[in-house]
Amino acid sequence: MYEETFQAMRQSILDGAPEHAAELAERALQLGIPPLDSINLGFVPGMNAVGEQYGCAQMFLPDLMASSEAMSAAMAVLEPVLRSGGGERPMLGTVVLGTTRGDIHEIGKKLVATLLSANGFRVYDLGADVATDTFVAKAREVNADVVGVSALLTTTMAGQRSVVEALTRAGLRGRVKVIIGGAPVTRQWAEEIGADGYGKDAMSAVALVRSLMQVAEGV
Ligand code: B1M
Repeated sequence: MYEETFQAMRQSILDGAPEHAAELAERALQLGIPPLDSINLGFVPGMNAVGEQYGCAQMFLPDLMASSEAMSAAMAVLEPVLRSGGGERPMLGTVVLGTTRGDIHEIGKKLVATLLSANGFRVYDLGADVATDTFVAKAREVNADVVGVSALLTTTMAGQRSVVEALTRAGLRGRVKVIIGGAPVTRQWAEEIGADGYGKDAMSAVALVRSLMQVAEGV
């Protein structure tokens, strides 16, 4: 029904046009399109197309940066609306999130943070390029139930293993679950490094955290 709008959203990301992306996000809210649909059916497919074109040298780094600015501009409009879904609900648990050391990708991880907040979790988002020790220190400080580590580069996935190992060394692994995610991450990798689970996308990350924390259905 809103295919034209979603198509324009995809194109605004490919064009690297932040103002247009933000306008489209605003317009979609006015039309009553759920923010998650705008993200998943409009802007994220645009970002994926950018990634493919960059991967086969049809786009270059400045284009990639312009596109990610457009994505951030759209998210700045949609995120507050998504987050307000969290409203008055009691907190279901505490999650510490970040992107691993050496990796500055954080659009997807921010989306995971936003949806976890909207679903009733207290989220401490450490940002990107986060040192292993910082994950451990924050988990201890806030008594985290779950630590989530994102990685978008094959070279930085090793940082996810480091976080699992460091939490074990710190004696926290008994009570802190670890989830991982990011485009190159697989279930097999999660098993190999001893993480408790892997989220393919932001919605499945929420479902995973709920199931690890044994949150009853309907809560
Ligand atoms: Co980069 N980049 N990038 N980049 N970039 C990729 C990842 C790449 C696949 C592009 C390509 O070559 N086709 C490639 C990685 C190759 C590889 O290692 N496999 C790549 C490269 C090479 C690089 C640089 C090295 C380029 C260079 O400098 N030559 C450089 C790295 C710098 C660094 O980190 N040290 C770089 C830089 C950048 C920008 C800064 C320009 C920008 C990031 C801006 C920012 O985040 N603030 C950028 C972008 C935008 C991308 C692509 C195009 C899009 C990433 C994105 O935001 N996707 C990306 C190609 C691609 O992935 N298609 C690419 C949208 C987002 C919603 O999806 O992040 O996958 P995603 O998150 C999803 C799921 O993965 C999951 O849920 C999210 C929502 O559904 N998820 C989790 C994510 N984290 C999770 C955590 C969880 C659970 C689920 O639990 C904890």
